[in-house]
This record gives sequence, C-alpha cells and structure tokens, in this order.
Amino acid sequence: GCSTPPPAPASSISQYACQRRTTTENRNRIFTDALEVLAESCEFNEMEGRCLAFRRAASVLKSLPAAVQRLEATRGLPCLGEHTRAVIEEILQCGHSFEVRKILSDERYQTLKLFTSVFGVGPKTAEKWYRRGLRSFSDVLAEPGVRLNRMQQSGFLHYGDISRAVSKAEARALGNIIDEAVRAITPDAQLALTGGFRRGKEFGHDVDFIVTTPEQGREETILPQIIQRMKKQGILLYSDYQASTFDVSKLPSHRFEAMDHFAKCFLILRLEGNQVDAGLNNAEGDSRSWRAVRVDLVAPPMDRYAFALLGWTGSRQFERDLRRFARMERQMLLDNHALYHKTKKEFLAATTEKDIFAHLGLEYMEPWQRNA
Ligand code: 8DG
Ligand code: MN
Ligand code: MN
Repeated sequence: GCSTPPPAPASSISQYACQRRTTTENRNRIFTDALEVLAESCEFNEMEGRCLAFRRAASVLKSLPAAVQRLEATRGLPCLGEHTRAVIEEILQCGHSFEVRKILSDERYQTLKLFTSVFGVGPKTAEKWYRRGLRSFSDVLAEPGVRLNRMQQSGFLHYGDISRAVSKAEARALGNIIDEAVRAITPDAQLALTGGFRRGKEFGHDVDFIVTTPEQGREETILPQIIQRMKKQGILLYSDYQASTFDVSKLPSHRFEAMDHFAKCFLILRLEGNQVDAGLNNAEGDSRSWRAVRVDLVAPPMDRYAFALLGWTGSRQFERDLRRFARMERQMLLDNHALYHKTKKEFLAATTEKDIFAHLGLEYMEPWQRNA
C-alpha cells in the first residue's frame, strides 16, 4: 500500500559550531577530508559561498559521536546540502569520491596547493605564478620576473622544516623558551598557549601564544623586547612584527577574515633538539641538531585578553560560527577585540572566556571542544 516516510529524527544538532562540542577525535575523517578538498578547490576558484557550505558540512560531520555508515544517518543533520550528500553516498558505496579524485589529480589544484604550502604565499600569489606557467618550486625560483618578498624567501629557505608538523613536545619546549624570555623582561606578564595546541591537537603547523601585562600599554613594548632577546640568543630565523593599531572606540568588525589590530608577530625560530623532551620531529635520515618552527605571538591589552584568547584559540570554523551566532541570534557583534550589543548600543566587558559565552547566552565550551 501507500507508505509514509518515517519521520525525520528531531535534530538536536545546531547549525552553529559554537553549539556543538567537537573534540579532536573525528570519526568521519573519510568524509571530512573529501569535503575539505572540495572546499579548497572552491577557494582556489573564488567560489566563497560553496567553499563555506562544504566547510560547514565537514564541521557538522566532525561533531558526530560515531561514523556515518548509511546515508539515512545524515537525515536531519544541518548544513548538509545535496552535493555533500551525493559525495557521502558515493564514498559509502565506492570508498571514494570520483569528483574528489579528479580534483586531486588536476594540475591546477596540485600546483596551487603546492605554492600555497609556502609560508607567505596565499591563493592570489599562487594563482599569479600558475598563470605565468610556473608549476614547481624550481620554476618559481628560476623565473626572473618573480620577486619574492622577505616572508616568501624565508618560506622557501625553511620549507622542509616548516612544512613538517610541530609536535606537542616541540610546542612545550617553545613554550618554555618564550616563557623564560617573558619572565626576564616583565615578571608579571601573563603567557598562555593558544591555537590548535590549546584545543588539544597532537600536531600543528605552528605554535600560537598570547601574552599580556597588568600594566596597561606595557603589552605594546613586550613583543619587540622578546624579539630582541631571541635575536641575541641566535634563535630568531625570521620575524615579522606588526605594531598595534587597536582603537578602543571601534565597533567589532562585521568581516570575519579581517585580522585583529593587536600587536603581533609571525616568527620562525630555531629549536634545539636537546630542548625537546621527546626529541625533534625531524625528517628521516636528518641528523641536524635543530629544526625551524613557525611561532605566532599576539599581545592584547589586559582588558581585551579574554576576547583575544577566544579568537586565537580557534578553530577557524568555530570562530566564524561564534560571530555568526552573535549577529544572527543575539543582535551582537563579536570579534577578537570586543562584544557589542547592537540594539542596546553598548559594549559588554569580559575578563574570562566564560564571561563571553555567558553574554552570548551560550553554554561554555572547553577549548578541546572547539575543534569544529
Ligand atoms: P594549526 O596551527 O595547528 O594548523 O591550527 P590552528 O592553530 O587552529 O591555526 P592557526 O592558523 O595557527 O590560527 C589559530 C587561530 O588564530 C585561528 O582561529 C585564527 C586566529 N587568528 C586571529 N587573527 C589572526 C591573524 O592575524 N593571523 C593568524 N595567522 N591567525 C589569526 O584571530
Ligand atoms: Mn596554530
Ligand atoms: Mn598561527
């Protein structure tokens, strides 16, 4: 006879990553890896909307407590469009997606992926080089028309080291080095690990730290002093320091991709093997006693510390959805500097991350639950 479809399970999963607890344990990697290739391919082709849709879908799958084994299991999940469902179904049936395989073997995708893996090379530069007919690093380095900036020169110089993942033990060793520098300069400064390692990741592409001082304004001079000290120690391989352009009266930015205005620096440091408890994560057959590591430092004023810590802890998808949630569900604007209530026309102060979640009416999420 005529059968009615079974009712969709009431979805208890939010469309916002900031309302889903996502640990580093991803049971759906086979799907999320495929979706992230699709997202990246869209990014290379400047299709931002589709890119975001694939990233949102991947993020929802990362939050699931179990692997998806049948397409029906995805019924009622938010952010999964027709295209994503087709990819999931194909992987369930064949073990892989033909569309993803095609992208992975595409010359343009491969070349842009290679070029953007260099520190200082974004999609725009990669595209420019590709359009010149360049396909390899040796093509780029031999091309007289290509002028590398200082960041890109260091990116090529240390490519082998900084394209290799940083381990937790290496992150800890760097934490000790930076902590020692901070102590020597300003004993009452506050230093914390942020980024992926704060979220409990085992490996990262860099190590991120946040530092502040109780004395208002002192935080603006601490980074140049840390850099100076590391230079004297002979461990500074590259440094790009950006002074603060922070303006207290500015409303939080609507644009997610806008960088924050705090004093910060992007570094490449020399890490000695004997400083790392578990040894260096060096390439096989590489007997060097040191490796180069990418390190980011940000120094917000103390009264913005909670906002900066929340912003720099990530993940990027978690941050995007926090801001989207604030705007869409609470009529508030959130960024790395502040939280602003649009209808009340007032700033909401916070000294801890918990304060910010509370202002937003969100359950608190621990850093290791923010791996969206
Ligand atoms: P990974 O390094 O292990 O790959 O992961 P991650 O630690 O999550 O990524 P990241 O690229 O180091 O970024 C960490 C967080 O920092 C991320 O949520 C974005 C945030 N961030 C800002 N401002 C800036 C900025 O100006 N530059 C960079 N590179 N990251 C920033 O909020
Ligand atoms: Mn990081
Ligand atoms: Mn970083």
